[in-house]
Amino acid sequence: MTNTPVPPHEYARIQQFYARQMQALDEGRFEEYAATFTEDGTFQHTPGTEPARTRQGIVAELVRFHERYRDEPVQRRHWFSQIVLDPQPDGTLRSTVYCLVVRTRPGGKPEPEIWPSCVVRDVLETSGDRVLMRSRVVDYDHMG
Ligand code: SDN
Repeated sequence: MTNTPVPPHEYARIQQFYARQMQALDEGRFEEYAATFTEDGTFQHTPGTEPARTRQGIVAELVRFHERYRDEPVQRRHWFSQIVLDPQPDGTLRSTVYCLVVRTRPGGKPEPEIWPSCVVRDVLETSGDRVLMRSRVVDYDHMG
């Protein structure tokens, strides 16, 4: 495990990046979510599935994925915590994040369901003014 510290302002920048990114996902703004990836970025949201590739492919996959909930809408809130950032020799940041997916059915019971519990593994490219995701792999705790 590397212990190279990330400066506080850089850590805060990543926190803000994640907040905007995941609010876009949770509000169904899939193009905005996909725009947080590099043009050739990859995204695997469920273990064992084929990763989506490119921003266009990520949007298509999210549209496809959410189609199944068209008749029984579910409001998801992806709660990130325990963000660990490890700078890599090639200048990218390896980011390991806990995620709980909180699900509420609009008009349904007030208490949400909380599943899956995930570990999110990202590779981030940072430049002077932008943060972009080169890749994201989401692992679910219950799938071992
Ligand atoms: O983008 C993510 C996701 C995500 O997109 C997920 C999706 O469905 C679409 C970042 C970090 C974590 C996740 C987790 C999930 C969970 C997955 C299963 C579901 O929500 O039904």
